[in-house]
Parts: sequence; structure tokens; C-alpha cells
Amino acid sequence: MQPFDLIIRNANVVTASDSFPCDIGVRDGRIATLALALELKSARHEIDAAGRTVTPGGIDSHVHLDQATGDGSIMADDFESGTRSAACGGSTTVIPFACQLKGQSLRAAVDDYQRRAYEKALIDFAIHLIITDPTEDVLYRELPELIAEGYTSFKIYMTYDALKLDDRQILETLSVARAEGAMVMLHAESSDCIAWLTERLLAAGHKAPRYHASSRPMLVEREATHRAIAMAELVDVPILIVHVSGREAMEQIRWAQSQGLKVYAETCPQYLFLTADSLGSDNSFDGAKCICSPPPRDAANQQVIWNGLENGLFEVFSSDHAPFRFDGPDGKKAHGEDVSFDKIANGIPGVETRMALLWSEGVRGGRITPQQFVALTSTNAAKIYGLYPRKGSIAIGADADLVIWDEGRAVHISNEMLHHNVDYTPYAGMQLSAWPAITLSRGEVVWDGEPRGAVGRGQFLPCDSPAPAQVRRRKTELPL
Ligand code: DUC
Ligand code: ZN
Ligand code: ZN
Repeated sequence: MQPFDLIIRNANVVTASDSFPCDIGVRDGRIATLALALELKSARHEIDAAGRTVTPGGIDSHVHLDQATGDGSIMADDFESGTRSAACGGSTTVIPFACQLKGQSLRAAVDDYQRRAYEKALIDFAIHLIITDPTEDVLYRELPELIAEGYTSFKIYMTYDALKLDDRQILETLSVARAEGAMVMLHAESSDCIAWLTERLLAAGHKAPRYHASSRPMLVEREATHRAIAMAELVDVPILIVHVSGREAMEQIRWAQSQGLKVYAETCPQYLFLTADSLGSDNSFDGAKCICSPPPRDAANQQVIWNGLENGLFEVFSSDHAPFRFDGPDGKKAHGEDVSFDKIANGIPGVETRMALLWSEGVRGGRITPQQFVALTSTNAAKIYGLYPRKGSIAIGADADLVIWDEGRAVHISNEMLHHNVDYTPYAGMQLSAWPAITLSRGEVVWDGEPRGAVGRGQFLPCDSPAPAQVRRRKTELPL
């Protein structure tokens, strides 16, 4: 019997803490050995990674796949196309959202979502919950049961009528997270401010896509971020602020962190590589391609986001892949082209470009270290969402989820090279200097220039209660 199913030879392994040359022996989908030289051993398959960097497979911990929208639009990617696209871009785990509809039980939302995932995913996946209707039964029976079953993170919206919770509901939901050891993700934008601004913009005849950015200025994100932090402090529970777009929200987060509060933060490629100008400078509908919330800001905020990736303010770099086609009746044009900005589906694709954008422009661009790249794209998400150490590292016993990088060649991003089911990419035309050469999921090649891996091979990952969600004991206890 051969000792390994696969040996990757001559790898330059990078983890969140180290970088070292070694051979990687894989058995039964897991890393069985890391050794300086496995020359004497053989395996059924071998890959020579000489001269190549090998990182843990990416964990894209914020993606939307086959999620009901309720506004007439339909997401372009299901678990098949979405996870294929993820794998081709170097991600080996995705965490999408089971979204509770108002009036629906949380259990029904999860069951429905598991059916959508069933037999489709090409790579492994966990599932976050979105809580939109926190009834007594949801909070005190369903949620604790689901957390115990491995759904240990959930998202709360502070905006969108169909999704948002009011402050009282948020407090109540946070206190359940505290009791059950779950990680809460907050979408921090101030609903009433946005509604008021939108009404004024529309009354003035400003309905083109670019006014989406005017309706959600940085102030509305700053205010909601502040309020989210204050509520988390009151309840004494860790939180993670998702898709942070720039300086003012970051200042709130930095303040909280400096007070010893466990406030984690995520940012996304759109806040590094797009600006409000990407939503158009005239009244054309083309800018709808870049409508997402919070909206991309300006060059100064892009730089501040880079600083936050470099100095540790951000724990997680995810795509927030929210795939809507530009043409056709289901996506950005679901209500026609003459529609006002507030009726256009929110979200942009990015699951396949996330890793290469950050490796090329972040690591090769000299802004972050390779170790920081691994922490931001994989290891920290594994820890924050309870998947570590099975996922998120290159270590003996971990799943053999790996990326072997192709560096130094010019990669011109076009939608044709991508594998999502969206008809555009916001990053078309960008010139990168790296792309994953090979992606391995549990030791199996799922990308080597061609998508590989059978539909349905992806496994559901029940998550542990994450250590970062544990409460830090305070001096004065509230009666919680
Ligand atoms: N929030 C998300 O998390 N994703 C897409 C759009 C949005 O508003
Ligand atoms: Zn959001
Ligand atoms: Zn999202």
C-alpha cells in the first residue's frame, strides 16, 4: 500500500504565521505529513510545486448563493455555479446564508436552504443564518437548537425593510448569541437616514444608479456602526461588522477595539478596487453593475482600507459575492432600465476574483505580507466561524485544502475567464500578476486551469461555537 494518496513536492508553504519549504503528504483528504523531503516515499499522485507558493484554500465567509431576494430579482449563482467559481478562484470553503423570511420559522429557512445546497456544491460549505423575525420561539427554541447543530453564526441587518431588525430586537438577539456562544455579523447602515435621503433624491429627479452612493453616504454607515458597537457593549457580546467600506466606520471599530471590546471587522474587494465613480458619472444604467451596499467610496477610503488590512483592524477579507446578471429579466434589470436606483438589486459578483486580487495587489504589490494574506482570506475566518483547525491552515490533520499559486504572469481579468453565472465582472480590464494554478479540496484537484471535481462532492460543515465569540468577562455584570 502506498503511504500517501498525493504528495505535493517542493512547496513553499505559507501559513498565517510562517513560511517554510516542505513536501506535503495527503492521505484520505487530510494532510498526513509535512516533511522536508519525502523522496523515498511514493504516492498514487504527485504534484511538483517547485518554485511555487502554496497557501491554505480560501474560506470565503460571506457569499450569497441561491438566496431568495423577495424583490423580483433572482440570484444568478446556485451552489453548483457558485462553488465552481469559488474553486477556480482558490477558495475551498464558502459560507453563504440561509435567510429567514419574515413570518417564516428559522428551521424552515435552514431546511429549504439545505435542499438548495444538497447534491450541488463542489466544495465544502458551512451556513450562516439571517434572522429577520426574532419571535420568542425563534430566539429561545429554534436558534439555540440550530446553534447546537452547527449553525453558529448569524447576520442581523440594520437596513432593508424586508430584513432589518429594530434596536430592541437587535438587543434581544444579541443576548441570545451571548448565551449560546454564537458569532453575530452586523450589516451596519442606518435605515431611516437612507430612506429619508432616498426620498429627497428621488423627489429631485435623481434616480440614476450613481445616486445609490449619495443615498448611503459614509455617515449612515458610521452611525449604524457606532450603534451596533454600543448595543454589543451593553449586552457584552462579541460582534463582527461586515463589509466595512471606509474610514469613518473604521474609526468606530478602532475605538471599540482600543476599549477592549471584541469587535471584529470584515472588508471586501469592492472597497479596495472600486469607487463611487464605478456607479457611473452620467445617468446611464451601466453603473448598476456596481450597486452594492455599502457603496464603494473614494480613493482616500481605499487607502484607509488597505491600511486596516495591513495594521490588523480587519480580521476577514471576503467577497460578499451577491450575483445578479446585468442583462435579462432576473437581475439588475428585473424592473427595467428606467427604474430608480433604490429598485435595483444590491450586490456584485466576486467569489472567483477575491483571492487573486488580494495576492496580486496586496502581497505582490508590497502592501501586506503573505502571512497576512493567509490570515485574512482563510485562517481568521476559520477561527471566527468555528471551522478551525479542520479548515484554514496547512497543518497535520487539517483538510488538504490548498492553493498552488502561479505568479509573475500577466492575468487580464475578463468575464469570459470566470466560471460564475453572471454576465459581467466589476473587475474587467484589471491587470493582475497572479492566479491560482491548482486548487485542491480535501486532496482532490478542483481547478488546474479547468474546473474539476464532481458536482455534489462538497460537504456541509457544522461549525463549533467559535472561540472569538466567547464573552470577555467584565468588571461590572449587567443582569443578563
Ligand atoms: N448586503 C450584503 O451583505 N450583501 C449584498 C448586499 C447587501 O446589502
Ligand atoms: Zn450586508
Ligand atoms: Zn452580503
